[in-house]
Amino acid sequence: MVEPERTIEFRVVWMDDNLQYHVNRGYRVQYNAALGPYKGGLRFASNVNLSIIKFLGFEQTFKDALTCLPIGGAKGGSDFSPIGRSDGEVMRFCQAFMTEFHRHIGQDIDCPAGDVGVGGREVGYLYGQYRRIVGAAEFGAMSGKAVCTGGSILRPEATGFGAVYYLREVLKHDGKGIEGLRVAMSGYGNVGWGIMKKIDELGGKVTYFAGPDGYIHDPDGVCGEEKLNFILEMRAKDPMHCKPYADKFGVDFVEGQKCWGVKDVDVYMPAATQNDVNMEWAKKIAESGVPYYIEVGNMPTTNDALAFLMEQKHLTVAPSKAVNACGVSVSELEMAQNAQRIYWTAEEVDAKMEAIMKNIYDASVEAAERYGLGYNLVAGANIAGFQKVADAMMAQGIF
Ligand code: 2IT
Repeated sequence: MVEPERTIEFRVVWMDDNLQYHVNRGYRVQYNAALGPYKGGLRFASNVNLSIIKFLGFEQTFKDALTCLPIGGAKGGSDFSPIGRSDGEVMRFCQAFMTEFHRHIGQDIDCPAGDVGVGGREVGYLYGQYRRIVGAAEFGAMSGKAVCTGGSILRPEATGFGAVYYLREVLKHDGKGIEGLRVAMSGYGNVGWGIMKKIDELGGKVTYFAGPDGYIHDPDGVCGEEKLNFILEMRAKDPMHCKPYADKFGVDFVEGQKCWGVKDVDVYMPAATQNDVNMEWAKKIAESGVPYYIEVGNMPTTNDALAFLMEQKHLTVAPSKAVNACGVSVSELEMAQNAQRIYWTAEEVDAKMEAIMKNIYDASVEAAERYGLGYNLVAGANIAGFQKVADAMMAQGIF
């Protein structure tokens, strides 16, 4: 199970706006298809390498199993970064990437989607090139598409909304709710933005959020259309700086720091990238006395920091592979709609999202209890995911 079924590495050659050629590297680790077609995102970022794609693919396998939907696990991407690139450059890169990549995917084989650096625009260019090459509107070969090209309504919001649905179950366990809750988070990308929107809708407040340049403290919370829309604009203009939010709304900005350790919140939600919280930050988190640490981004905690946080008696820790699983779940709902050639309504998709996240939480709690580990959401998610993959592998015979 720790050995990927297949690892693909390929050359991507493309031309920038000055007619200069660039050579990047493309990756796809098709980890495990025992439960269904390989499924998982593509990440475009300058630090992408095979090691990162491999651990993300391994995590994805158990995450996808946890959803109880028929999908296997994979991850891919490139060391190309869309940051600072023109639309034309991003399009040419995506087309060059797919010119090689198309032979490895398909609606019953492998269905990639977005991740860091791959949003609706990139998926559009990638899917467009796939469709031209195969000569068929095979919608189910990629998810995260725009609704006008076979995408699912609510896919962009799904990961963030789902994380809040999961958090709601965690709070319910302790007789609490979202109303009046204060949240500190990192990241305000697609996922972080969805969390801000849903927390606001349900009567809580995101009072701290961090970006690459430092963190914002907005005691009134990131609430209402004006602030939420401003974040979208700010991100589109320059994804590396969140300080413009402080300038615009007259709130504090602390340069070069993370907000882990602030005391006047109820929940921490790291929703950026891997290894955001190391041992140094974990100690601050433990000292703060804040009772909930809900991972959102893929593996945002280093191994030693996660073990340390799980030892803290006052702290409930929830793992990213469960908390962020709604994104890939709605990707699978997109595949299901594509296969039926229909579109579901927002209400239909949202109801399924809530049910899937409740089921993931319940299955994790049950699995940890069954193995005598008490209320342990991290071990529970690992066990429940592992069990499904293992059972399917054994049922299909060892080879
Ligand atoms: O980490 C993830 O689950 C994703 N990037 C989404 C994958 C997907 O296939 O929607």
